[in-house]
Amino acid sequence: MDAFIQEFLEELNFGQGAPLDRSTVNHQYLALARTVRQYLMADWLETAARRRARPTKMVGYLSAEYLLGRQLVNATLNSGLAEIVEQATAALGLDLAEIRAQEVEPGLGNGGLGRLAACFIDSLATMNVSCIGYGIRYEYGIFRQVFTPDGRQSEAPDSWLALGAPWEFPNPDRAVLVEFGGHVEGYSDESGRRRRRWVPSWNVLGIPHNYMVPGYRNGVANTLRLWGAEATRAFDLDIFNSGDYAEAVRAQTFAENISKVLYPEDSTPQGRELRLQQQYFFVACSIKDYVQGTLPEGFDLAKLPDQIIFQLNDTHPVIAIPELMRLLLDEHDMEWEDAWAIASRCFAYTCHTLLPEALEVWPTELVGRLLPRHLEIIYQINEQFLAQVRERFPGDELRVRRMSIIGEFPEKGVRMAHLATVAATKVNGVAELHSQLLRDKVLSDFAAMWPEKFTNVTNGVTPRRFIRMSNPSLSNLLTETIGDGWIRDLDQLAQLEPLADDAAFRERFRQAKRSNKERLAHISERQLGIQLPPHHLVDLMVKRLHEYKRQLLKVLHIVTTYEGMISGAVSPADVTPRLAIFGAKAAPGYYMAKEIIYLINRVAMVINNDPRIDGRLMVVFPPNYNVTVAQAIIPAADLSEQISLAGKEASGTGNMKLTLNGALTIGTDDGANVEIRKLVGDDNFFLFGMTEPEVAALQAQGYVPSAYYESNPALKRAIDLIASGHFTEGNREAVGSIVGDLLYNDRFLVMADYQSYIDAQARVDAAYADQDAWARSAILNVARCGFFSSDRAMRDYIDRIWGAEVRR
Ligand code: NBG
Repeated sequence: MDAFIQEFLEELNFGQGAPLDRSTVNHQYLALARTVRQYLMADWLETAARRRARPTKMVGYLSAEYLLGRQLVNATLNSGLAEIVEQATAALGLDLAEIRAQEVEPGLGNGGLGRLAACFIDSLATMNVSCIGYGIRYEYGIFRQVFTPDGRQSEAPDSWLALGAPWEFPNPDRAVLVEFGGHVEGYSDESGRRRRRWVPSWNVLGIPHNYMVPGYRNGVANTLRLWGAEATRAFDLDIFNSGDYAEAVRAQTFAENISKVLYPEDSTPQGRELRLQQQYFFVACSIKDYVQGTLPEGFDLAKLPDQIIFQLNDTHPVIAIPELMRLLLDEHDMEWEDAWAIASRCFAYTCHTLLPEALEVWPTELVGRLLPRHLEIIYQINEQFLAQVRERFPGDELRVRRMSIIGEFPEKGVRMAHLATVAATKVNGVAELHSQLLRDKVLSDFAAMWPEKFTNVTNGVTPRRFIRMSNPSLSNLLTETIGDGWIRDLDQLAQLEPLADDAAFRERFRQAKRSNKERLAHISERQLGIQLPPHHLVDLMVKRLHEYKRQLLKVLHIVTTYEGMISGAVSPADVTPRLAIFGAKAAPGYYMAKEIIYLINRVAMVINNDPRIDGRLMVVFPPNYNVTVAQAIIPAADLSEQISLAGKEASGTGNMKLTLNGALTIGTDDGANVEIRKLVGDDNFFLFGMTEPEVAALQAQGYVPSAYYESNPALKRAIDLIASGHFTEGNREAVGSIVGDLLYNDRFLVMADYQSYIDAQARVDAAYADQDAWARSAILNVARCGFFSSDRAMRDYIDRIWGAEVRR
């Protein structure tokens, strides 16, 4: 410990230039982070050296998003320094909690897809699998959400780098040049062969910023490499000298926009263009980095598929396919067949959605303007692919049109999911149901052609961050009871099964939940000034705000309960005390999602201040839901809301985090809920709602949402109360679009599932009344869900997609 204190003080004094008694919390945080990272550095260097000495096949995880969460605690835990750090800071009289809270998490993702990528790289490091994560170093991550006094979402920039970035290692001397625009020309090479040549018109530099990805106490640290864009020419000195400063730096500003913000609003054509630039920028950097920077000199590229598999995280990195082809054809002089034989074995594709509008289609006009050579290559891939389709299904031109990589409607565009499916060795969905729907519906033509390409890997979450780090009271109980093997082998949770029938264990389990609620109450009071009731059922709905996820259904349940109490139909004393907590950001351009946020906030304001309900119901919506907030709230939850319309949620991963933290699920038969229910059993899960085939049948027959309003008095009263302006100071217009949509559109069948949901909530209330039985169910949920570790997901990727060579 003395050595650690010494090192910390050196970082503080000589690194930050601050004596202890004059140092700010930020100085302390930066110094502590740098001290801890020194300890990981040896692992990082050794891991790299070991892999160079004995190379195996590597995973290149290509993802436009990584939602990493805070690094300091993760680093101390994985390096085994946690205790020393506690003792050292205490000895110096420093407030460790305050120092930790100083860290701004890198919010380089929107939601589940980005968080999944972070869980996966954690697992691969812990399993000592050779992996490099590639992505974008956005200068501004997902916006910081604030609520106006009125209850509306407003967005502030997330300047996560402003106070220093102690975890990153920029490497400007390994910058990569990325080119855009221009045209393509034909020429004959020395041997007289006709060739194509791209003559780009502008370029940027990609600067790698490396992050360590430490495994859990195993001496391994993998790398996450995020690319930042920089102008190739800083500014024009002549123009600068003539006095036009803005014009002098214009090129620089333009180039650097590429990595400026995560997913800029893409409803404007400029926004969309920037997004495609981002996608190409980071995959071009990554592939060059690997092929020209990582492979040994003189490497025979025909063997590339034995050395690397690039996993495409959704369609965002799919432009990597024509980029690798271009590299092989134009820069390595290969013939088409040879290049394709390589490129068609280097990629695998994961699809994360079922919403058709979420499958990217890039207008050919845009691709041609930005990446003309790539568009040519895409056309050629398509030509050869469609020839294969015609051979296989002669005379079926409709099928050819459906399957084409180029879509014609509403405008001519490149269907990135089709391109990915054609080139990938494997295509996977992220839960059983989702993979089945991919095969049977979204990509059914492709599954008919290549059934063996399609597979499933159900998502998982890392137990290190989501149990060990964020739920110390449960972690300690687990470790005291079954040892600490569960941290690396979550199947060991099964040993808890018999303890569900042990009254003493149940009491300790409940105590852990109580202390998590107290911790949450403490944080809420300190950070939001909101006092939480200590013993209410904590009913949690945290996820991106989207209509298909149906936050509105949850609102209708809350309003129904409230309406029952204020109308006198139900006595508050008969209502299970509940604390409903929401966490959700709405995409800045998504109107309806923002209206729903507004409604939730209004409902909270009114209910929380209505004396008639005697505090039995409280609604809290902390702003800016992110990984840090998730880690604080999830351990305190009793009930997990997973209420998407069946057939719409690809998997969900919050559902897994909540189950593993001892919450019971109320959910539809959707995504990974299906598998959770199978594992925990019907008695320990509150199922409701239509199944996917029932949804399809109802929609086919013609869905009339207002009919439910007419025939269900409780639903009518809830909607009328909202429509009356009760929650909006009498303003009916403010809720008009939500009410109108529910009655006359209701794309995600909220109205149709309402009664079934209310009934299931009544079963929740009844079950919660028996606290001991509830604890038993919660323990069984934990005991039976070891399957949802991201370590298991990684084993499945290895077995079904990447091949065992990545393992050591
Ligand atoms: C999300 C799905 C979730 C799924 C995660 C991770 C996106 C675009 N998709 O259901 O909505 O769990 O991906 O696979 O974030």
